[in-house]
Amino acid sequence: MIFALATPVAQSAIGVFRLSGAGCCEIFNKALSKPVSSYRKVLQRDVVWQGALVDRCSVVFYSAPSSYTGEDSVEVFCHGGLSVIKSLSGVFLDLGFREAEPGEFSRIAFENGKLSLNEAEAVVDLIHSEDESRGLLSSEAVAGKLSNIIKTLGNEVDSLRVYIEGSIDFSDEDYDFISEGSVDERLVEIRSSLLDLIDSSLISTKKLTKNRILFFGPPNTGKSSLFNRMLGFERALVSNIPGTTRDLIDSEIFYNSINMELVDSAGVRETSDLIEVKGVARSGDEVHDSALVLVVLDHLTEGLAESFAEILKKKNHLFVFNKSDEKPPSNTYDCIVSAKSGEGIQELKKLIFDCIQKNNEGSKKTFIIRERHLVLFQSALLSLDACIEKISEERDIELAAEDLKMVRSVFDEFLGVKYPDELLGDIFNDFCIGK
Ligand SMILES: Nc1nc2c(ncn2[C@@H]2O[C@H](COP(=O)(O)OP(=O)(O)OP(=O)(O)O)[C@@H](O)[C@H]2O)c(=O)[nH]1
Ligand SMILES: [Mg+2]
Repeated sequence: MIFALATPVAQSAIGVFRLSGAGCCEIFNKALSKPVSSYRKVLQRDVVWQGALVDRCSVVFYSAPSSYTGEDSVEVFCHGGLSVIKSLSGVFLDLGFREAEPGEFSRIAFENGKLSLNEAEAVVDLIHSEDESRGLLSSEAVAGKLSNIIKTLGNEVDSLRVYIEGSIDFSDEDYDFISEGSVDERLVEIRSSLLDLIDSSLISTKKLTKNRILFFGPPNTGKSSLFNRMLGFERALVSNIPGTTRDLIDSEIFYNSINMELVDSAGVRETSDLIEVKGVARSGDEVHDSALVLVVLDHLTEGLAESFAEILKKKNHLFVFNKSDEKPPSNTYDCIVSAKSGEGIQELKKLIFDCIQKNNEGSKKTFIIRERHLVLFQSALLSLDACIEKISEERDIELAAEDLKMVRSVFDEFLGVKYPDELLGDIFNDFCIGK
């Protein structure tokens, strides 16, 4: 039997404990003013231990297998004071509960078939997601939509393999299993469903799950000044000496419920100063990792617009003309601002917001998946392609059946039906305690 505080260890209005393990309800009843005999009902009870009142709590009992973990479980809602949390933990230990490891509840849920492996991973992404839209994407996956698609595709793969193996086992009979089963068309359909799935998924690598906005451009154009202006405080150093910013500086802002990470970078120019070269090179990488690049120019650097357009090519970018208080621009820009006077800053924020919004909508993502899932899907695609080729050329049919076995086993690995031990460790270690 295990227990954990599911809410953060901090003073708050309420704290929630979770208990799980066979018989945990009966054991916990020993500490209640009046035993609980019904399940899935919120009941108020006093927790009394060694003759003293510990706290008046709300408790919910769950009986196996109808609980998050699939075992007997209890949720205890107590007052959020640190002393209450400490005393209750003491009661659980006295009753014979052990403190849970991070992710242990979800691991038990997975082992009891309550969650597939990718659903458990989506739980982590949901807990860690910082803005609303990404949270929704992970919850789609938590709800099992993604697993259901893969399960359906897996069943389809199995049924096609039956036809292929039939054609091997009964090759001397006058019956064309492959064409009767429309094997080739159905393989192509599976392939395109898998491609659609990849297209509608966002990879949850850390950098991409944030909307990174990079301030980019030649030295001294006011990138840091603009960055500070958008944040509303002096985060980056500003000076009239070109090359002031040497390294990346980032900071987050919320604008209309979207979380944006602003990144100030070193000015781009040819230089023999080693430290600066490094900074500049890193901002090159940053271009790649950013959702949007703001090219900041001023009246002295307007001539560089074309080279920047060349560097950024297909990258989502906006041209911003700064220092409008000194001189108006001679070309057209997406936005004209002055970091000094504040002119155009609201318009710039709105423009960035619209761009990010369009980005996120345009990509029409349905799920967040992990790098691990993408690798698995890609290897399933390779095996499918190999199989399609053999079937269409009517050769190596035995090997075509093996290809489909591969696809099936990749799907199983995705769902966690078949998994290496260390993978489980990696995944569940990412959880917080109590989940
Ligand atoms: N007049 C005017 N001066 C500005 C404006 N924005 C920045 N400056 C000045 O331009 C100089 C360079 O500003 P920074 O913000 O350090 O420029 P940077 O692009 O970050 O420069 P590096 O980090 O060296 O690449 C400073 O002297 C700022 O005061 C503006 O809107 N108007
Ligand atoms: Mg700077």
